[in-house]
Amino acid sequence: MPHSASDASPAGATARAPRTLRQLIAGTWQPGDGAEIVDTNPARPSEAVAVGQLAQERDLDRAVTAAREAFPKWAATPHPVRGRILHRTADVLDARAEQWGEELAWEEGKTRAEGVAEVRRAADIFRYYAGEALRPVGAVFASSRAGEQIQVIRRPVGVVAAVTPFNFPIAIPAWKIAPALSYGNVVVWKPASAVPLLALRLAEALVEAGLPEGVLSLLICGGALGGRLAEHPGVDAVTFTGSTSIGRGLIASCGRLARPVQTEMGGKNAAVVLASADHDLAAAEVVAGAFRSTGQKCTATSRLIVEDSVADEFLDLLTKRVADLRVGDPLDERTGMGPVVSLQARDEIQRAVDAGAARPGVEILTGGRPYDDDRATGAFLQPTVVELAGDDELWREELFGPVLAVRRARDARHAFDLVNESEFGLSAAVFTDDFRAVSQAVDEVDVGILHINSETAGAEPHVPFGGAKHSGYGPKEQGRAALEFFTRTKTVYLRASGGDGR
Ligand code: UN1
Repeated sequence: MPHSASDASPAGATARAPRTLRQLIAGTWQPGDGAEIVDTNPARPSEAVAVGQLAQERDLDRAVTAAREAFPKWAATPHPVRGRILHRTADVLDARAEQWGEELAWEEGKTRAEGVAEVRRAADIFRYYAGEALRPVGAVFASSRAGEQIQVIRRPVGVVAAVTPFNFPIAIPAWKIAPALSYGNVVVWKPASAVPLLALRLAEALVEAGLPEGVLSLLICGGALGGRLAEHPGVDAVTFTGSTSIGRGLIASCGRLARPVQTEMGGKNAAVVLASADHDLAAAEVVAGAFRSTGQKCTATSRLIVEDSVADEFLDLLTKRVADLRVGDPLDERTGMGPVVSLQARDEIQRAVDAGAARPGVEILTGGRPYDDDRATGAFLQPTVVELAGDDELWREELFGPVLAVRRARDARHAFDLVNESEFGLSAAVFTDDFRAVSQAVDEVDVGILHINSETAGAEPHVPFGGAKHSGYGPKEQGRAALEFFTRTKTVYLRASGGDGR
């Protein structure tokens, strides 16, 4: 099949013609059967990044049928051979990192540097899962009978539906698709409709690396068809990252179908700055955690808890740094923070900040106002820090944008209680050099990922990723944890005939 589904890239950053979107179904690149889609640049929403046609029900059926047909052969392909394809995918991603990272920034709104780093991260993830072919994937146990051993082997689950969010257009798909394929599954993938171009790029990389037909299908479509994909009778398991409301809907529908599902959902992640912290380090990390990717990470720092005795001093340092962030076009190398993903997201977040500012006990320390310069036409928001006197919606609800809510705590105990005061439990950060406080945090902070003296975001490919409480459901992602979701065990009692003396 042809390797490339889209137009050649422009020679320079200035020549940006919209790219052409294609679906990848049953091994062929084709337009969808549905309505036209125009993918726009959040920094300049009148500018088209890519255009194409959405997938429809018929496309979905064809993709799932092709996946079912491709599954037995792919599952029977030796793991090292599958691994080589993943390795080559990583090489393609590395080779295109600059170009595709720039497209990522253009399409999604994070800075160019973050975009390039994300494509490289996707390459690292593919390389890790290529290496799974060389690691043990089962276990051998003793049997109570002579002449017998018990093997616990792992088999792929089958056709996996992957539904991925806009905020990491290539890294999150990589950490679902790479383990799925490595362990012998086939995938039908519905990326967020805000970032179809980067989805296309990842699919191109896999095809260029030699992925056989039907092993991955890409459906660029709306949410309703994504829901039908998850419920399709030809699908065996569903992996999802995105909003809490959609994730819960999928948990319910998969529960009805008795279908394995893994969801990674919201966060309201807290950073705690204790009196003993290195303030410069803490301020730099909190700014990174709260405002990189314009705060649009499920792992972003959206709550800050500062020990009372140092709060004035620390907040002064922090708000100065935040006010110094340069907000603008993500493709401008000097930009520190780009827009949020859409005008709709911008308006919803601004409304929540405005409503909060009108409540007693809510004080905006920096930011909080709409732009009235040339950024007003883009999806830009000011990086915002809001201090709260007590509990408030801004303390509880995930805004998914550049808004940091602050409260003061009497001491470490009080601070950790405030961290745990959330329905979510994805990640947390504690800044201190007090060993007692560190061990207390390790024991008591109820999250899936805890950082000591580093920001709340970030995930290395070889360790488990996922949250506690309502942040996630089902087995964790990444590292060897991915085996739990993307394979099932088969316990084999293995005896040579004539064993056990009978
Ligand atoms: C990171 O912190 O680098 O949707 C990754 C999200 C998370 C990924 C976070 N699943 O933001």
